[in-house]
This record gives sequence, C-alpha cells and structure tokens, in this order.
Amino acid sequence: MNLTHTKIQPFPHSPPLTHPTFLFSSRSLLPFPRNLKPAHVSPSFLYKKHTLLRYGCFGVSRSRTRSSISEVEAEQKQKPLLVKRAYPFDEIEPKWQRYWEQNRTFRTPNDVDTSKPKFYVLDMFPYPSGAGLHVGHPLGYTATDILARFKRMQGYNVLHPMGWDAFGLPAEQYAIETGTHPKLTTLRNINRFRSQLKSLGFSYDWEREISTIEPQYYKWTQWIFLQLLKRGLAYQAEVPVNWCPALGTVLANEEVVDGVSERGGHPVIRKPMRQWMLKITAYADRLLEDLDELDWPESIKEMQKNWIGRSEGAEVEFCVLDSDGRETDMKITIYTTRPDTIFGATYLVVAPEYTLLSSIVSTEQRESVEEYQDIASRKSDLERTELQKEKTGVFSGCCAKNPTSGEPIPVWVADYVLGSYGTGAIMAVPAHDARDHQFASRFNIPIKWVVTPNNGSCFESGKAYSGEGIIVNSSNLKVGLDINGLSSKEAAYRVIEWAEKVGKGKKKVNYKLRDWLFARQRYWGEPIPVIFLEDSGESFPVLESELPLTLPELDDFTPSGTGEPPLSKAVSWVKTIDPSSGKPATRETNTMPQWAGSCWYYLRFMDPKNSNELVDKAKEKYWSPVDVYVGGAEHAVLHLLYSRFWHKVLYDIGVVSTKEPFKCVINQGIILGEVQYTACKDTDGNYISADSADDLGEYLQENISEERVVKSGEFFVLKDSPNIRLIARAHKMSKSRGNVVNPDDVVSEYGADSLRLYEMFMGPFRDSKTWNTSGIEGVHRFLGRTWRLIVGSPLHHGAFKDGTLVTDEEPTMEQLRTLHKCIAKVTEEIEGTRFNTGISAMMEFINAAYKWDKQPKAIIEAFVLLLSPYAPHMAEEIWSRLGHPDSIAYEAFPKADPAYLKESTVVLPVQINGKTRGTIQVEKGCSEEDAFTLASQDEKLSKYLNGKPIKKRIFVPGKILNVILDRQNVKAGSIQ
Ligand code: ANZ
Repeated sequence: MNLTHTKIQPFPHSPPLTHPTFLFSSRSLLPFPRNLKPAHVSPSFLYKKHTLLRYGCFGVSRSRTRSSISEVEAEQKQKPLLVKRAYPFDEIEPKWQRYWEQNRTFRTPNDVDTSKPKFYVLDMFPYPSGAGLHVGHPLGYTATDILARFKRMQGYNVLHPMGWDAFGLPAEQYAIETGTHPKLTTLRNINRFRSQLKSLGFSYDWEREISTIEPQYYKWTQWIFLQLLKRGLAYQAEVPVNWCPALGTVLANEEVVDGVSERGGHPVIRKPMRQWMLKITAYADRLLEDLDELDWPESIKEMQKNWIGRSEGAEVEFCVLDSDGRETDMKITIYTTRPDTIFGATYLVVAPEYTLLSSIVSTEQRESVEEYQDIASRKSDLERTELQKEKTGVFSGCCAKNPTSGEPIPVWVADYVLGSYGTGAIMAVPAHDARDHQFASRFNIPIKWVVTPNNGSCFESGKAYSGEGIIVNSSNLKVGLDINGLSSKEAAYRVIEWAEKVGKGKKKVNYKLRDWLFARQRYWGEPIPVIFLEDSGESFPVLESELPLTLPELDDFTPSGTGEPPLSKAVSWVKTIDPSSGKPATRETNTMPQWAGSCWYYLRFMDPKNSNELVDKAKEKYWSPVDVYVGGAEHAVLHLLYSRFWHKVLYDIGVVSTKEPFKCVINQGIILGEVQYTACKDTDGNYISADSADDLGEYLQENISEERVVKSGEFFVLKDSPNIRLIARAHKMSKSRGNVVNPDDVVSEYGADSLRLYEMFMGPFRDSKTWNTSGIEGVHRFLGRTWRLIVGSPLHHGAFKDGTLVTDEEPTMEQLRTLHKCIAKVTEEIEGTRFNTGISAMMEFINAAYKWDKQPKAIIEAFVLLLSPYAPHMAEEIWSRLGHPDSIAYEAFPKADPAYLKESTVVLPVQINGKTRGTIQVEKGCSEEDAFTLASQDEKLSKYLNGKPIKKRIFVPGKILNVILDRQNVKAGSIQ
C-alpha cells in the first residue's frame, strides 16, 4: 500500500494537555461527511489525516535527530552503550535466519495436504518507499507472524506471504528529478525492505514473493481489466482532472495543495479529459449488503456504508419559464431526499458545471455566470461543500415553476451543489436545509416553513429546522395535492405518488459512490491494454494472448507539456497494428492507478507462478478467503472497497469461489513518538503548574527530561516540585520532530526478538500507543532472564556454555500448575489477538520459575514452545540446545490440561470472637486443625490467639474459621 507519496504533515500546534495524550489526526476514521461526494474527494483527504503510516522517515537513530556524523561520534564516545547485551541475540538471530532460509522452513508447498485445515494470514503489502521500514510496519507484521506460527504449531496449513505494491508516484517523481529509471529505484527499495523484514525473523514464505511491477504479475491485472471491459464495467468518459498549465501536466489529488501544485505552487484548474472509468456503482448494493456477514471492525463497515452512501428520495421535474413567465419545453430535474418539503422550495440551484446551464442562462446574466463557473473550476469539492464557508452564487436570469405550489421560483447557480451527484440540480428549501438557509439569507430569497417539529417546539429564528415533523403550508387543490397534517414520511410518499401520477417525477435511489476513475497520466503504472484505430478512433481490447502488454523503456519521464501522458513519448510502442483489421492503430497511453495491483494480490499468493491462469481453481477454493487481514485503518475505505468490487466481479465470472475476499480485517493501532514533557515558566524563570492558567500560551515552555518527571495520580509532575504539573504529549513520529525510531537501530541494539516482543507488549494491538525506550529495555531484560534461567549465566569472557541447565526430574504439582496456567493464558490471548497480555503471562511464569531449585525439562520445553511465536530466534536456539535436531516451527503447540487449572488453595477469613481479624491461605479441603495452626502462625492473627484460652472453634471448610476465646480467662481489655 502506498501512502508515502503524500507529504508528511507536521502535527499542528497541539493544545496543552495534562496527561499523555495521543495526538494524531484520526478524523479519517469519522464517517464520510454528508453531502461530500466520494469521487470528488481526493484520497489525500483521507490520507492527510493519517500520516503515520506514510513511513516517510529516514534513518534517524533512536529518538533523536543527529545533525552530523561528528556529533554522533562525540556523543558515542561520551556515553557507553545504553544496555548490556542481556543474551547473545546478535549471534543467535542471524544463525536461525540462515537456517530457516537454507531449510525453506516456512515454504508452503504447492501440493499441501488439503485434508488439513488452512489458515491464510495476510499483511497489507507495503509500498517499498525509499525510507525503508518504519517501526509502524513491524507492529502488524509481528502480530500476523505470531498468528502464522501459532497456527502452524496447531497443525494448520498456513499461507503467510509477502510482496510489494511497487508502482507509485514517488519513484516516478524521483525519476523526473534524477533521470533514474523508476524500476531501479523500486528494486533497490524492495531489496532493502526484504532484508529488513528478514532481519526481524518473520516466517513469510519468500518463495511466493510477488511484486505488482513484474510483467508476469501485471499480465493478470491487465487480464482483469479486459474482463471488466467485456462486461461493460470499464468505459471511457470525459472527467475533470487536476490540470496545471504551468507544469503542463495532470496532477494527482495528493500533488495539489490548496488549489496550487505542491511542486512550484502553480495554479491548478479542473479540466475535463478522456478517462477510463470502472463501474463500481453497478455493485453498490452488493457491496453494501455483504458487509453484514463480515467479521470486520464496525467502524470500517460504517465508513464503507457512508462511502457508498445509499439514499432514497425522488427526482422531480421543474419546468423552466421564459422571460414572460410562460412554460417552456425545458425541464430541470432535481434530486431530493425530502420530497415532503417541496412546497417550501423557494428557488432552484444548479451546479456551475450543470450541462443545461448554458441553454437556460439569460443574456444579461451570461457573463457573470461564466465568470462564476471559472472561479468554481479552481475549487476542490471539499472547499465547495464545507458547511462553514460562506455560500456564493449567481442568478441564472431564469425562473422555473414549482410543480406543487405553481409559483415561479428563481434558478440560481451555486457551487455548493455538485455536478456529479444526483442530477446536479436541487430544489432549495431554506426553511429546512442549513446550506439553503445560509444561501437564502445572504441573497434575500424567501424562506417558507412547511414542517413543524413533532414535539411542538418553535422554530429557532435564523436557523433551518432540518428534522422531520408535521407538514404545514402544503396544499394546492389546483394540482390535486394536499399534504398538510401528514407526517414527513407519509407526505414524502404522497408527493412521490402524485409526481408519478402526473408524470413529473419518480422515486429514486442514489449513491454517493461514484464510478472509479481508472486512468492516470503517469509512466510508472500498468499499461491499459486497449488500442485505438487511427482512422475512426474506435477502441479495441488487446488480445488476451498478447498479454502482458509490457511497459516500454523510457529515458525521459518528464510530462509532455500538452497533457499527454509520458507514455506518448514511446512512439514506436504507441504505434501498432490492429490484428483483426490490419489497420494502423495507437495504444492507450494512460496507465492504471496504483490501486489496481493491490486489488487482487491476495489471490496471486495462492498460486504465484501460474502462467496459464490468474489462480488455479482448486488452490483458490482451498485457500479462500483470507482468514485474517491486518493493516492500517487508512485503507478502510478505498482499498478494501475496490478489492471487494473486483472480487465480486471475479466471483461472477467464476474465477473465485467466495463472495468476499477478507473474512476478518484488523487495524493495528498507530505508534506515536515518545511522550515529551514540557514545563511552563514565567518571565522570571519560575515554574508555573500547567493547571494554573487556562491559556498557557503566554508562558515560556521548557522541555523536561524523563528522569525529572514523576507520575502523580493521573498527571505528571516535577520530581523535585510535585506541585508543578507538566504538559505531556505524544506526537506522531515524523522526521521534522526528530522522534522517528528506526527498527534497524533497535534490532542492532536489542535484537529482533526484543523488538517483536516490545511492539506486542506496548499495549492492546488495535490501540494507538506511544513508543518508550525504557519499555524495550524491559522486554529485553525479560528475554535475558529467560535465557539465563534456561542456559545459565555467561562465563567470565561473556560467552555461554553449550546446552542448558534443565534437569530430567519429574515436575512438581506446583510447576505443572504454573505451566498450565501460562499455556491456557497464552493460547487464549493469541486467539483473541491480545498479544500484550499473553506476554505478561509468560513474564509471570519466568518470575515463578526463578523461585524453583530445578528447571525440569518437561516444563521448560513447553514454555519454550509458548514463547516461540513471539521470540522465534531465542526459542529455536533453546530448542536445539534442549537436544531437538529439527526446527521448533512445526512442533505441536502445548495444550492446557484442565486438571492443573483448578485453583488448589482458598483464602479463608479468620474471625476472633465473631470479628474478622485477617485471612489465611489454605489448601482446598484443609482440616480445622491445619487451618487453626496456620492462623496461629500468621503474624497478624497470632497476637490475638497465642497464649489465649479458647472456648470454641467454628470451622466451615473453605469458608471461615471463627475462634471464640474464653473471656473469663482473658484479662479485661486485652483484645477487642
Ligand atoms: C431538498 C431538501 C430539503 C433537501 C431539505 C434536504 C433537506 P443525501 O442524503 O446526501 O443524498 N442535494 C441533492 N443533490 C445535490 C448535489 N448535487 N449537490 C449538493 N447537494 C445536493 O442528500 C440529498 C440532499 O442533498 C437532497 O435533498 C438535496 O437537498 C441535496 F429540508 O432536497 B435536498
């Protein structure tokens, strides 16, 4: 997935907060704004809100930016290495990575035994950016790796592949700047990503690696396009694009910032161009309905529903009047979801790009309308539809007749109405729609109330009432319509019925979902397999037998200046012959968008080398659907919607056997940089507590190092002045803040197992969490303790003895209980993807095991098996030291024996003369005598009991021990 081409946005000025707060823009998780049409909103609208997973960071060591090499060296000389190597991870990890590679340990053979159950666990494959891996990547990858390893050990056939979403803008932009072919840059980046991923010990089947830029792969992307074309699901249309006259090129949405080009700041306008479109709207209903059967986060389902945006309403015709107020043949058809308000429609609005506009506009108004159209063409749809923005518009000079009231109403042109939604024209009801209300108030258009709130409350003056209610002022017997007194629902139904009867309208379902613009004026993408006859311009698909249609070599990637895509420069490639007619033809020079390759890659992993079919039917049937799909929430809409669309088309043509591609989707949380603490100071340099003023902006701010901070309740305060509360903030990692953590540095300092464990231990998998270096030191120490418990302490020169310290003794009951409790917890937590609490259970086990004199082999072996999905390198090493010649990867995962899970002790309250004085821990079934002995030995209870004459003991096994003292023989006042 490519998010790298969107610029990293430094986090805007953050409000002061008193306890660590996740400061990141999560608004993209909000439902798609009402009245905003998907096709008009740049993907960057979503992305800009979610910048973390753009991974636009570079090799910044640990959490600081170092300005020069000498500075780094000077710092290193002063400071010894932060941590002492807790165990020899630097020897173990490369050793086992080599072993896995040489032994093809994680290869999923082509001919798996299909009688066994399967588990397909997939990561959203990355865009191999020049920045390399970011600590955000291994979060999801470690989780899927744990699941893959766990399921393998449970006897499943596991498919756990990795590949590259490798076409994309950054490589092309780099090519334009430097002349380096995008393929070279991309392959270099892929190599780096691959070796970084291998260094983390992920159990991918690297023999199934795929890359969207390889012709053997995109052959099938092109094949799918041809199937869409055959079924009328791919078509050509004139669609506005972002055209930058100064650069002479079409820009992607993410290359346009506030109406100007990101590069150079030149004005960008919307210009219609011939484009390929995919008819995703034909699948809108199925994409909506099938969401119900998916085990996906509700938030994603909601976002998909909003994006599809199904609404039910009506189309109604308004007759255009001539300058004398007579009806003409021209009609303006509007779309409304509130037909009940039609008597309140006091004007119409058409979008500036409304096709009939030029034929209705009056001569006097033509110039101002054209001027307005020109200004609107420079605005993004987002700007146009923003509720807060003051509404603009011009009168068209013509009127239309409200078919219900019979009154003439003016037709306005305003950009808050979009040409591509509904019919591009609306009936404006200012009393009941906020935008219409703003507009009518500004241009002095009458406001007519036609709905009264159900609860009898009055209208708020100066505001629209947009709720439903009881209809008023809505009767015209001349046209045979009276809806007064009806509820909004009934009225809407009656208006539609009436409109259908008099031939002025009909019921209509609309979708916000737009057809998918599938062409890019770019070089670095899949060529679209279509040719055009030179004489007629007629288009024909390239023959399937000619696929792949490979991308021609090019030296010059700069835009042509005419708006023609760069591929038009490959003249000998463009010129071709139509094989069926033998006539000269030219090839399509637009390429596919990056979304194309990522739409179906999960299918190719099932059968990556098949040259005859996209995927073998039997293999697809066995592996489909993906059982768990993990990735960032920023792909909640477009990627998941586009791939669901392609999947459904492939289902309809019999290529796949399931209706949906991904059974379960999980979004991993975002990793934020370390918490930064700030203290406020007045001008005299005195610290001011952060809670002492509403506006801290006027105070000076000083960064406070972690050592000087202590937590006090919910807040953070200065260690030496606890009355000074600090501001604690966690920011998104970004290069400019210098808080980016590079996984390579973590691996070399602590090892891959520590990084894996830490990323899982930071917090619940789906939550956002802050990076904390002392946290990684903590898990590293845990691994060191585990190693020393089993292998022993290092010899004086730092090396470790061969073998382990385990013994052949039979385990004790207590050891078995501790182990099985740990097995039960770790298993339950992996199954529930609560990896952090699984680690806590293992930590508890190690703490308990340190108290044992001996470490029986049977216990330790089982524990190492539990540890192996999390820390596979250490587990393999210990496993081999325990005398096993084969990898641990396919050993059976331990099963908890319920016999050992029952609690063996109970806490027994002890009363003295009816008053509870303490508790004792006793074995279940312990006798009265034993309970009394324990109570007498208890530090707290003994002072009540020792040496006192006892009258009676009341003992309810497992419930209570009550000791009644003989008062007559006790000195007054000695107890009670
Ligand atoms: C009259 C009306 C009265 C409306 C009222 C709303 C409230 P959804 O639910 O998003 O589909 N509309 C229709 N086409 C539009 C366009 N191209 N650009 C901008 N707005 C458009 O919204 C449908 C409502 O949005 C329609 O119902 C229309 O305004 C407006 F009290 O019609 B309504």
